Amino acid sequence: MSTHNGHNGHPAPPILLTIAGFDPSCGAGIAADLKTFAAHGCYGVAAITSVTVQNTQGVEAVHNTPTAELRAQLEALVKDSVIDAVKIGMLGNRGNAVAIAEFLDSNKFPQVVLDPVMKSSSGTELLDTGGIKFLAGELLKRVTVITPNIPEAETLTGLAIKELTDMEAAARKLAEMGARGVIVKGGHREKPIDVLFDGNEITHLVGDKGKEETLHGTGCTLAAALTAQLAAGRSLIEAATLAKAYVTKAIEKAYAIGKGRMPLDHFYRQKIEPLARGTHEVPQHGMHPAAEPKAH
Ligand code: PXL
Repeated sequence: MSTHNGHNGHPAPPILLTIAGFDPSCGAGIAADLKTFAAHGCYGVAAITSVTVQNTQGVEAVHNTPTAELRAQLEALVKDSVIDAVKIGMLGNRGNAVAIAEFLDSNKFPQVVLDPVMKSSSGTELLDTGGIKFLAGELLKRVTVITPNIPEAETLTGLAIKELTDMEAAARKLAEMGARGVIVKGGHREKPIDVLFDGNEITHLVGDKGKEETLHGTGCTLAAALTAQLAAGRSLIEAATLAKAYVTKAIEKAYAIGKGRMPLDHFYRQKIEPLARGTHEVPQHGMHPAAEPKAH
């Protein structure tokens, strides 16, 4: 293997690209995606569609990336790295959505997950009307799977969703509109069942009731985990099942970092006990534990 120019021969894990917005409280958007990718052993790269001003209590402002700059970010990444899968989240506006469709057309990525983010958990609009129309008419034809929640599925299909059968009808309609795979997320319902349609059959993914209204970034995290599982070569149903299991656990372990909604604990698998404050571990022989000889 080549060892020139910054190559040491170690193979890279799957490289996943997130195209999404930045949330400074890091519960949702790009930061949630990168944490999720890392928790799945993948390397994440990111192109920013929008810089939001927000904390755990809500969105104060939204500054969308000029489309030419978004295009330049995407081009810089793709001319350098082989990207195994793409996750698309907040787009901001139609211009950014169009740039992403063109980017998908000129680079045939094996897996593309589209989370059609329209509003923040606290209700701020994160995609303009032209962007929603373009997503419904064009962007969803270019993706492996689209992961709307119920309000997003209603907006995209024009159907009213009350019952499980309405979720199934919306999933089938989104497939007719051009999405290869669909997951309609039922997290907002009393019994949170996600409806998956792979173009052939409907599958129900049953979960526990997470307190959605107290959390932030559940949708981003599910779509990012799904992207990692698809990049690992799993089928849509298998990837979706594992992604849901991951999100469920990350929700269960969530902790508050501010006065508002909780981010998920993306690294619940990697917990190490911190030392009690004020204690100092004195390494034997004055050596750092990591440098100690194995022999004792
Ligand atoms: O949860 C949807 C979402 C996605 N992306 C960004 C966000 C939010 C919600 O606030 O800020 C950047």
